Amino acid sequence: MKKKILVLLVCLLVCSGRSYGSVYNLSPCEDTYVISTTPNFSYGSSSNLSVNRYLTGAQYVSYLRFDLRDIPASEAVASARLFLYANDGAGMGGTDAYFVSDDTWQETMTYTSRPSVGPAVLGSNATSGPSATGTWQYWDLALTPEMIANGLLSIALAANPPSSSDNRHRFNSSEAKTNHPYLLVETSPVPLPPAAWLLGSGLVGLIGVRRRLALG
Ligand SMILES: [Ca+2]
Repeated sequence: MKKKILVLLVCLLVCSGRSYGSVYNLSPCEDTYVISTTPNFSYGSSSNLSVNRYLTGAQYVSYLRFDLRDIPASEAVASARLFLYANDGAGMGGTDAYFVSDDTWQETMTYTSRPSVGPAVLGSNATSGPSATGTWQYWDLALTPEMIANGLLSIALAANPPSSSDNRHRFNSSEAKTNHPYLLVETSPVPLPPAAWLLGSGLVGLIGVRRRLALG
């Protein structure tokens, strides 16, 4: 009987899936950008991701999607940071990362067929201009569990509106030769439900009682 209880207790702890947090380095499964002035052209195979806003009105918006479904259900996303390698920059202003609720788009899409952006701003990066060229830039993403409930995360990058200058950024895409985009995700263990802890501690107590009885 004692042996059975011990086996049950071990199974409870192991089968509960409780684990320690981990770090995941994820590559985008899709990445592209679209341009308002060439609304029917696809840039999905480009080695760049452009995020521009010109005073003339032309707008460039980049999209990336990440698949988080390899993260075990026993782990919760504690933080997510998007990294992009800047290969050119000019003008003034920064870039905002927006949540995109539509996860069905493909990188062959165009400005005409693009999904809507936001309104939630996930994170911002104020660095721009030539000083950013040749450096890794990042955005800390404020995600909610609802945003990644289906295991997919789509993000759009758009330039902050310019004040008195154009706002232009260019990053390496997945098709670049080196320095590809990635998402660094840190997880934390999902806590055991209170009922499981109660059952576990009850079993430990029961073992203690049986030991005392056996010794007595
Ligand atoms: Ca691409």
